[in-house]
Amino acid sequence: MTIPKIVILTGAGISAESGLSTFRAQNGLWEGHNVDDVATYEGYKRDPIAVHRFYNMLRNKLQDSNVRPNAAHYALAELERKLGSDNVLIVTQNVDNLHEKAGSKNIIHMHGELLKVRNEQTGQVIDWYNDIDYNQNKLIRPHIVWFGEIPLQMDEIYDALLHADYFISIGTSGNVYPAAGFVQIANQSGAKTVELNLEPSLGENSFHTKIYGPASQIVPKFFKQLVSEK
Ligand code: BJW
Repeated sequence: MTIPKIVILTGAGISAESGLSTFRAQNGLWEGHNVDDVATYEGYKRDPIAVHRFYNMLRNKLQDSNVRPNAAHYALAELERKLGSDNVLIVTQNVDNLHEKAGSKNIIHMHGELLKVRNEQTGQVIDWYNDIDYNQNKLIRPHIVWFGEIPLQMDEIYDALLHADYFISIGTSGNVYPAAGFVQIANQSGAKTVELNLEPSLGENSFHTKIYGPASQIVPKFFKQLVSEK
């Protein structure tokens, strides 16, 4: 059996059933907040205390005991156990830790991580579970990639896309680049491209296969079938 190389892109939709809001839905994450205020470096410089308040709220929410991985996160961890970490890479746009909690190991957090902070002067990244108090420490910022900043580990991601047999996009609306363009690169590499989402994304026409429904239902089913075919 030849084991396929699988690159999986995940977005907010995979964590929706775990109790974390998506971004662009009605009552989404940014409800009541202007995106330019909380998701750009310029917004942070204008009002760091307000931006920290926003991410402190999200960091607390993520550590709520009710926020747990769902069947879709577990299905991806199971896939990696079956096919091996060399063959399954999760590239997540999510800043939550639900893939890790489900047991996945080979993960790239291209938009950063909520439970980490970065020192603006040294670039050092450290784990962080509590509120950030700007008045106590003016040098640390959330380890989050804001609009206009370069996503993380892009070379590794492009390399994986070039060698992928499958590219599977889960729970993302296809609004945000460069992630929204990964399907084109995977198509050019000859990968089979699959969209698993609640509804068609902006990039739906680029995928060979599309399955729509809640991630907790369609993701385990899809991978069970994929593994049984191999
Ligand atoms: C379910 C479900 C269920 C619901 N089951 N599904 C003009 C044109 C093109 C590009 C640009 C442009 N102007 C600027 C840009 C670039 C910009 C960009 O893309 N802007 C667009 C808005 C146009 N991008 C950037 O600035 C990025 N950097 C960059 O490009 O650098 C240049 C560079 C690139 C590469 C190499 C070198 C240089 C940085 C982007 C940073 C994004 N950061 C954010 C916010 C973090 C802050 C925070 O956490 O508050 O990351 S934006 C936000 O969107 C967050 C997410 O990761 C990201 C993607 O959202 P996602 O995951 O798709 O969520 P939703 O809500 O949109 O969709 C959820 C989906 O789930 C929906 O489809 C639902 O239907 C579905 N769903 N329940 C399954 N149960």
